Amino acid sequence: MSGDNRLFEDLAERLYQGDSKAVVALIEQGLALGVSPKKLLEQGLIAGMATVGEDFKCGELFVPEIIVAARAMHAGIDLLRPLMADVHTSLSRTVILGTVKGDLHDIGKKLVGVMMEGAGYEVIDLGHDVDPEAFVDAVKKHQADLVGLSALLSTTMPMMKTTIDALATAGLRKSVWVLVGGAPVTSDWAQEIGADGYANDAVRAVDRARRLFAESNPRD
Ligand code: B1M
Repeated sequence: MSGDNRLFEDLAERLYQGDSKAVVALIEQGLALGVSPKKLLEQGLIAGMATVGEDFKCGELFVPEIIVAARAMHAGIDLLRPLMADVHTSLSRTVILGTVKGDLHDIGKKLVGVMMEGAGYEVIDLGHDVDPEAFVDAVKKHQADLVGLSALLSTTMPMMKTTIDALATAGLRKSVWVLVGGAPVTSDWAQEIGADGYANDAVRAVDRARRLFAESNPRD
């Protein structure tokens, strides 16, 4: 057991350092020793990404370091995903992400996706320039718990409201939370357009999602 703990600590540490090769090697080592993929995911990769998030919040890490750590996390997840049916039980919440229609900026949104995945949520990233109807279809198809909308242009911010309205028209607004973010977006704007939450960076997006998931139902 203490050997497993050591392995999880090493895995989290190597992920923090963005060392993809070591992450893959440690996962292979763990699997060979019979450690469950779910534990490697939760106690190694997700734990490491949580520390990355904390240190980003305190200003000890910056975006480039997050991107490198994210690459290592993806290398680990890619290795684990096909091995485990039970990954899906730990990926207990489904998050649909996208940059709204008319907006091509997607770097920050991708970071949000990485941190959400790092927190253990299943992320369906629809990309950029996403039509409101595509969000609606994805929520239905994946029975999503949360929709994350990103906008980087003041001219595309109104498309967030259009997307929220489309969810409401489709009768989905009571079953899905909506989180908004992006450089020009504010909490006042989020409130004005009827979103459930706002976050100014990827780490806080996870915090906000976690708080929303702790509530019983969207819009109750
Ligand atoms: Co554009 N661009 N751009 N651009 N671009 C900005 C956004 C701009 C501020 C530059 C400027 O003028 N100073 C300006 C917008 C002004 C405004 O409306 N307020 C601008 C403009 C005007 C344009 C064009 C119109 C330029 C033109 O063609 N004349 C054009 C528009 C194209 C379109 O979208 N239709 C355009 C195009 C582009 C590129 C394609 C060249 C490229 C995007 C490439 C890509 O994303 N694949 C680009 C880039 C790179 C930028 C800047 C330089 C950088 C954006 C970025 O990636 N930041 C940007 C200026 C700047 O911000 N310094 C600029 C890094 C990223 C990590 O931060 O995206 O803020 P950010 O994400 C953060 C938070 O905002 C938050 O968390 C992230 C991580 O912590 N967050 C969320 C983001 N989404 C979230 C969602 C959440 C929660 C948090 O919940 C769901």
